[in-house]
Amino acid sequence: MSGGPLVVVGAALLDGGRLLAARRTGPPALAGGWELPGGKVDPGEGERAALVRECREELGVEVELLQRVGGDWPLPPSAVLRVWTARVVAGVPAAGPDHSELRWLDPGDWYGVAWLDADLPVVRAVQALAGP
Ligand code: 9L3
Ligand code: MG
Repeated sequence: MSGGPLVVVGAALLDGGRLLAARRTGPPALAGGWELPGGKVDPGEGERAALVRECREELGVEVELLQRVGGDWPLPPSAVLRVWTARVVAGVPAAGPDHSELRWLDPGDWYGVAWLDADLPVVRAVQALAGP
């Protein structure tokens, strides 16, 4: 038995007022949209551990998680997104198979990409917490 909704975790990677945005390669309904990198929590895995793992797998970096951003952000129809601010502590983010492009958004340009519908309110909350 598994309890509760499917949990997806995402990282708002910050660097001196810049925010990392990642352009998804799939699935078709989401391809081309920009997201905070992350992914599904595996069964039995802690959420924070999952997010560190996802950043390692998707971006090739080690991250330190900083601050939780809000609560459960809806991922229709039946999942939730839980987000932390974070910083890169080792490596340089590079796009792998899940992303066609990465972009560090300068302060003042955080809305210069087409965020996924689910991620846009999260970016606003990150800005309220930690933004330029
Ligand atoms: N999702 C939405 N916004 C995000 C992330 C990391 C994920 N910032 C959605 C896209 C997928 C689902 O969650 O439908 C699972 O994500 P992934 O494991 O395909 O990255
Ligand atoms: Mg992912």
